[in-house]
Amino acid sequence: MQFSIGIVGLPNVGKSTLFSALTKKSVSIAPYPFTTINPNVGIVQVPDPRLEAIFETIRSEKITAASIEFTDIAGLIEGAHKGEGLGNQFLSNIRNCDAILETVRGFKSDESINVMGEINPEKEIGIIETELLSKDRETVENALSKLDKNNDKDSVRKTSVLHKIKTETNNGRPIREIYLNAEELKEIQEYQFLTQKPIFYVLNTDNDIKTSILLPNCLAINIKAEKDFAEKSYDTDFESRLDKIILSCYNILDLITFYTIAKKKETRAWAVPKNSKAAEAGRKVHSDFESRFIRAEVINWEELVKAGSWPKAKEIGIVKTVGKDYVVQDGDIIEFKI
Ligand SMILES: Nc1nc2c(ncn2[C@@H]2O[C@H](COP(=O)(O)OP(=O)(O)OP(=O)(O)O)[C@@H](O)[C@H]2O)c(=O)[nH]1
Ligand SMILES: [Mg+2]
Repeated sequence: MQFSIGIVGLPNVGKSTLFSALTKKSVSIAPYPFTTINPNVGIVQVPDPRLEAIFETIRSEKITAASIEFTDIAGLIEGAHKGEGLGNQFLSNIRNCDAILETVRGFKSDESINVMGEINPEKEIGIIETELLSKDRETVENALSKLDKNNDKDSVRKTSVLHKIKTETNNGRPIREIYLNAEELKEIQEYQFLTQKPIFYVLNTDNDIKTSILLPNCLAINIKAEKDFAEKSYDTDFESRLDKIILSCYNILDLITFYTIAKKKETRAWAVPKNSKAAEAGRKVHSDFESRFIRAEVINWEELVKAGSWPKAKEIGIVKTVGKDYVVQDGDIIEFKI
C-alpha cells in the first residue's frame, strides 16, 4: 500500500507548482484558476540518511528508498461542499488521501489571479477548513439517517460516536482535534472524514516574507523560485527545503521506517504505520509473508553499521530473533524467515 498526500488549497495558489517541484513531473501550471481539474499523481522518494549508511555498509547492488504518493488536486472554493466549482468531485479526491498538504497563497503577482483578492493566510485556511468541515457534517448526517433505522448493537455504537462528532463539528471543531479512543476511531474509519486527516501547511511566499502563519505544522517557502532553481541546478540547500516538506508529510502520516537487506542485492526502506507488528511488516515486503511468517531476525540499523556486516553482527550475538507479534521499531533492519 502506498501512503498518499493530497495537495489541497484555493485555486491558483501554486499547488501544481509545488507538485511539480516535489515529483519532478511536468504538469499544467497557468496564471488562472482551475488549471488543474483531473488530479496529477506522482511518487516521491523519502530522503533517508540512515538508508544511505546501511547501503554503504552492506554494499548491495541496489538501493531503494521508501516512497509516498502526492496527488495534486483541483482548487477548492467557497461552497465546494455544495458542489460549487465541481467541489464534490474534488472533495472525493481528498477522501482517497491519507493526509493533506495545504498550499496557502502568500505571494503577490500581477499575472497570476488571486481568487481571494488579498493575501490573508488565516482567512484562506478558514475557507478550506469550512469546506472540509461542512462536507464531514454532511457525511455524519447521511450516516446517522441511515443508521437510525437499525437498532442492532453495532449500529447503536456507531450512532453514539457519530453524535459525539456531530456536536463537535457543529461547533466548528475539525475531527482530528476531537479526542476519540481506539474503538471509536475504528467505528468511523469507513467514513474517511476529511478533517480527520493529518494536515501540514506550506505558505507560498515571496522572498520578502511579510505574511506568516503561526502554526507549528507549517513551512514558508517560495515555491516558484525553488522549482525554477531546482531545474537549473542541484543545490543541496534547495533540495533540503523540499526534503523538509517531504519529511514533514512522512511524519504527519505517523509512519516508521524499517529496512531489508536482501542477500546483498538490495538495501531497501519500507514505511509502515507506528506500532505495526512483524507479521504486518512482512506483508509489506511480500504479500504472502504474513501467512508464511515463522520468525524474523532484527537488528537496529546503527548497530549493524557499527558491526560492519550482517554475519559479523550475528557472530557477536546482537541480532535478535522475534515472533510475529514483535512491534517493529523505527530503524529496525529485518530479515523475515518463512
Ligand atoms: N510570483 C509567484 N508566482 C507563483 C508562485 N507560485 C506559483 N505562481 C504562479 O501562480 C500561477 C498558478 O500556479 P499553479 O501552480 O498552476 O497553481 P494551482 O494552485 O495549481 O492552480 P489551479 O490548478 O488552477 O488551482 C502560475 O502562473 C504560477 O507560475 C510564487 O511563489 N510566486
Ligand atoms: Mg493546479
